[in-house]
Amino acid sequence: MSKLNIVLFGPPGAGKGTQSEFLIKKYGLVHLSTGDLLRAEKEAGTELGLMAQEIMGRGELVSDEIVIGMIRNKIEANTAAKGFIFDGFPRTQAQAVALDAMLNAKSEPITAMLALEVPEEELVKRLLGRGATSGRADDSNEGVIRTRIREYENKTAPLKAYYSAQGKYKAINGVGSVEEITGRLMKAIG
Ligand code: B4P
Repeated sequence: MSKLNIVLFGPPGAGKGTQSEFLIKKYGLVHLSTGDLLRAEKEAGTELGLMAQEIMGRGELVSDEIVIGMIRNKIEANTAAKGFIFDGFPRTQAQAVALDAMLNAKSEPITAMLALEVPEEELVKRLLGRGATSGRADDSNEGVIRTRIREYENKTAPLKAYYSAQGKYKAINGVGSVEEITGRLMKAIG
């Protein structure tokens, strides 16, 4: 059976991490979140984590080389997986091209790119809300949140055209209850 490889796409605060939790259980997929991987490096106090902490604290994107390397290691460590949910990756054209090369080499291409759409003011409200309880530095400052949204618009949103050209892009309304949005995603996966 072919593997289910989903790119869960959307601006910061769109619900990628939240929805991934439900989809990995439902479809038995391995969850690969570059945000979580970078935060784990930070917690472990590695050199990479310290460098990433500074960049993430400004709301900017970490270098392609670093995140591509992290994803490559995880794909190679999970060869028996039924498939993957890529959460927060790819975020640039270079990352998307690298991911396609890795998966196509194994004849396990991306199945679909599901893009959660949420208006900017709702994103800011959600992220400030999380910042108030999680202590995540990049969620606690409105200026940093807006920088993340601008980074998304400039470097990440163009990937809609990249996946659209492959017939894999599907827009999903990301406003509503968590359950409603899970339902929309499941319908899109089919
Ligand atoms: P991430 O960890 O990917 O952070 P995110 O996009 O802000 O989170 P996410 O979108 O998963 O949060 P969710 O909506 O679920 O990235 C952090 C940083 O890491 C980046 O800024 C960058 O520096 C770096 N980075 C990561 N990947 C990279 C890459 N590939 N390349 C370069 N740099 C990279 O949740 C947000 C909030 O909304 C939560 O509080 C949640 O409870 C709430 N929420 C969710 N669904 C909701 C709903 N339906 N209604 C109301 N609230 C909802």
